[in-house]
Amino acid sequence: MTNARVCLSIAVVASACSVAACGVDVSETEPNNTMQEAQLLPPLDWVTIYDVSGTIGSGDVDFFQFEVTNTSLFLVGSLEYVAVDPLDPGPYLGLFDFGGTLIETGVADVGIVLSAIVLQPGTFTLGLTGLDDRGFVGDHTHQFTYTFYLQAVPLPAAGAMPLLGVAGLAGMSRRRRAN
Ligand SMILES: [Ca+2]
Repeated sequence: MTNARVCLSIAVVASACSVAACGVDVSETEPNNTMQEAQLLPPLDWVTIYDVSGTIGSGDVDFFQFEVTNTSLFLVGSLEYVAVDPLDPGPYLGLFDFGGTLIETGVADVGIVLSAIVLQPGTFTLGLTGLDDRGFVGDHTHQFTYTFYLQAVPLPAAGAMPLLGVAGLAGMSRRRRAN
């Protein structure tokens, strides 16, 4: 199922790029070390792709916050890094819902590294830290530069939905309880 999900996601990305201008460069800006001081990105619609680049030092965590404006498939891809120590395992990525709950994670790879179905527009936060820091609190000694892209695309046809993760549903259930 994992392979099917990745292949489908890549197809969706290619389709989105063919109909719109892609690739707005975003450079990480400190301080962005906690969810509360996350770097704010422009809203994510179905058009723009953000190409994010930054640097992680020992104990550092980078958070990016953005609004997903439509019911979407949210994707992060091409998470690549250059480490000070060649043996450094590199970055650990997490997507948090508006309530701060971790709903999906990813590690460095050339394809789609994180995906989530967003059933209701809202605010999300993406955290990036060293692989040892599973709590996104800076408990690591990794040092590297990184790049990745993030985008939101229309949901695939209903028949393809079971192939995808449903992490976004976690955000939905919390929102309903809050209302
Ligand atoms: Ca930081």
